[in-house]
Formats: sequence, structure tokens, C-alpha cells
Amino acid sequence: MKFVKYFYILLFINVLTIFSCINTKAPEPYGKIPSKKQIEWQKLEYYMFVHFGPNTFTHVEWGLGNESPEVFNPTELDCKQWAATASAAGMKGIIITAKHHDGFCLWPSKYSNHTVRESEWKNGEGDVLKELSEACQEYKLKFGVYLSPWDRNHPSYGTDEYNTVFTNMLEEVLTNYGNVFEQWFDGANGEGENGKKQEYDWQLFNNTVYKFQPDAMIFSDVGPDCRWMGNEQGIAGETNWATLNIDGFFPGEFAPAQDILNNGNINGEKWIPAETDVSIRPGWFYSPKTNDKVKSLEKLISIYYTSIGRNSNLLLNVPPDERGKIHPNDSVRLIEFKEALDKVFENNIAPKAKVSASANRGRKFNVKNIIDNNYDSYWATPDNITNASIEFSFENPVLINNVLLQEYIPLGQRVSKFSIECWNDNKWEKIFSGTTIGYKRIINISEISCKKLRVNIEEALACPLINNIEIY
Ligand code: FUL
Repeated sequence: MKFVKYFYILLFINVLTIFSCINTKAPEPYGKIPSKKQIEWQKLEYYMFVHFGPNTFTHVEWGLGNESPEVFNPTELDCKQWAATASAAGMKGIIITAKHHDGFCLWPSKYSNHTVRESEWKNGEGDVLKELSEACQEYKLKFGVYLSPWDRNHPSYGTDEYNTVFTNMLEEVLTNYGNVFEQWFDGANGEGENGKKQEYDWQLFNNTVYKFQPDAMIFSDVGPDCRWMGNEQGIAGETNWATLNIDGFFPGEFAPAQDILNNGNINGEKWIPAETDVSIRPGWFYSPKTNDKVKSLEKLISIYYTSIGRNSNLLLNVPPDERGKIHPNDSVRLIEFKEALDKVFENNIAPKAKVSASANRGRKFNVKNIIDNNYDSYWATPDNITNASIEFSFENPVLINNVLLQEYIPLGQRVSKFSIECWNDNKWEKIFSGTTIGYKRIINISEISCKKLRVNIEEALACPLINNIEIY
């Protein structure tokens, strides 16, 4: 009899174990997924763009390439000041225009006669990339480079030889200045002096980057690692998939339409997340005429919501002036911006709520994972459930105006429709409805008092995985 009893107990334990195993099996990845490098890049979120070169002194946006190198002569170049500013502003790196369309190289390239070496700055002994890469190291910032393939100065532009020249230049900047986290490729392609456009060898350019900096992200209209978001106003699509169809497309003239870049492609063929590049001033380069046109704090905050808040990284351009320093109007605004954001995101009340979900995959994927501050733990539903709600219940009504949501993108982007509701006077009121979430989505609403808050995942391409929700 005793034996029979033990038998049943053991059987029961076995069934329980099998059941909990089934329940805790991790979801399969869905569709295209990011590489490790892309996930780490996404976590950087915010970094500085620096447009600097002869245009800084001539006050034009596109130099013709025939400017005398002597125009480049910063009187107090201070890359440490740029790095200190970026760091104080909460940015994670700096990407500099090592060569813009005018062809002027901010380093003494062996492959050009139009460089800092030909300028009077430091008697031709200076190297901006060296100074900036060292400053970035000192301030623990990532260092990235913009190299324009379009070159209005180089005599070989418009011939096959130029692709080799450009590749040699890439090798110089990618081997002499330490780690490069992002290689920024502009698609512009105009005629050279000889009246010819260059046929860019993108495959060769990309292979060169990977050869010397395998961990670098390559940016262009079509990636391969991250993409242009489609406009220069700082407004990523409300729908923003990190996946994109790129077959048959190239950077520049033959890129996908701007609205496609803005939204990405649902179930797209490659994981190529969006990056939002926008300038703090009306132009990309410094001009004294724009000293009083630095974007307002309100504008920057709005850009924050329409970039980082819409599944995109933010590359904010801050152009140094003729001294080679960031102008106080820009740096003061950057710090105001940082302080304002710190205040908005100061007090996350989500962990204070009782949290529950309408569907649960099992213990390992408990809904509490979304408030545990651990990127790699997430809440999930069973495979066959693609709509579910997460409910936060507060002891007393709370005033809220921001909800931050994150999908666990290492297993793919899934959510295509969601809404947020607020419980008051014994009923639910819809306060927001949206489409994609992705790495990060931040919803800014007018302040409202809620006793309970509900996030409804209404449609998803596969069972939704949410790793973080914050409420402010
Ligand atoms: C554009 C360029 O033509 C602008 O001058 C600027 O560098 C911007 C970031 O990319 O395509």
C-alpha cells in the first residue's frame, strides 16, 4: 500500500516537472533578429554628430572642394571640450565628419593633397581624428567616423581608381585611431570636376570596414547595420519596424522611398534599425548666423519622443564654431535638455504597483520581469496567444504622463498594435493607441490620474515579449 502511495507521489512530481518544463520553454525567435553588435548599439540610444571642416569657416553647407586648405584654421580647437560636453549631456559617443563632400580630410591622409597637413592649423602638423579619438577615450565615449564617398576635390573622382583611393582612406581612419563604433556613409553622389559621377563600390567599402573594424555598425540608407530614418527633422515613424527590404536598393539615389525608411518594412528581409540624424541648428555646419537659432528645449524634447521614443537611436548634430569649440548657446541647451529628461524620467512608479497579466507563459516569463530592471528577463505569453494585457494596480490614484515600453528584441520585433488604458470612476478609458514598440517606445500623454493602468497588446506577429515597462 505504502509503495502504491509513493508511486503516485512520484508520478505527480514527474507530471509537475514536465508541465513546468513545457511552460517555461523560451519562445523561438521570430523573423529577422538583431546581431549582438546591433543590440549593444541600440542600447547606446543617444550620441553626438559633429560636422566640422572648411565649411565651418566659409559658412556654407556643401563646400565646392576648391577652397584653399588655409581656410581651415581653428584658433582653439578643443576636442576635450566636445567630449566633456557630450558626456555631460548624457551622450554615449561622437561621430565626426572625417571627410565631407568637399573632400577635405581632417587627418593627414596619404591619398589626398587636401587635408589638415596642407592647412596652417598647427603648421600642418595637426590631426583632428587623433585629438578627438583620444578625447573620446578619456571621456569613455565611443568614437565614430563619417566619410563622404562623394568628393568634390579628389582628381580621381569619377574614375575606377577613386574607389581604391576611398578604400585606402577608409583603411587609414579605421586603423589609426582605435575602435570605431560606427561608420557613417552618406549616399550623396554628385559630379566631380571631370563632370562624372562615381560608381561607388559599396561591397568593397563595406568589406573594408568589416576587415578593419568588425564590430563597427555601418550606417547608410540601407544599412547593412543601421539605416537612415528617412528625414532630417528628427521624426521617426509612429510605426517603425527595425526590419527592412533592401534587395535591389543602394544608398543615395536608389534607396527605398523616404516613407519606407521612416517606417521600415513589417517582416522585412534584414534587421536594419533606424537612426535619427538631426541638427541642433538649422544647418549641419556652424554659422554665426544660426547662433540664435539653436533648437529650443521644447523642440529637443519633442525630438526625443519622436526618435528614441519611437524605436530609433538619436544622432544629434552639434557643430563646433571657428574656434574649434562648441558654442555656449549649444552646450547650455544640451545641458538643459539633459536636466529636463532626467526630471521627466526621475521617478518610475511601475515597480510600486501590483502587476498582473491576462496570459502568462510560465514561471520563467512572469509578468514581474517587466519591472525587475534586468534587460534579459521578459514577460511572454504562450505561443498561440498574440494579444494580452498587463495591468498595474496602484494603492492610491497616481498622476502619470509618460509610459515607456520595451520589447525583448533579441528574439525579434513582434508587436504591431497596442493601446494604453486608465481606470477611473469604475471604468477603463483609452488614453493612447499605437502600432509598433520595438527596442523602446515612449508615450507622452497629458497628465492623468489613474488608479489602474493597462497596456493592451492587441496584435503581434508572434507571442509578445515585453522586458520593460516604466511609468512616470
Ligand atoms: C547629408 C549631407 O549632404 C549633409 O551635408 C549632411 O552631412 C547630412 C548629415 O547628410 O546627406
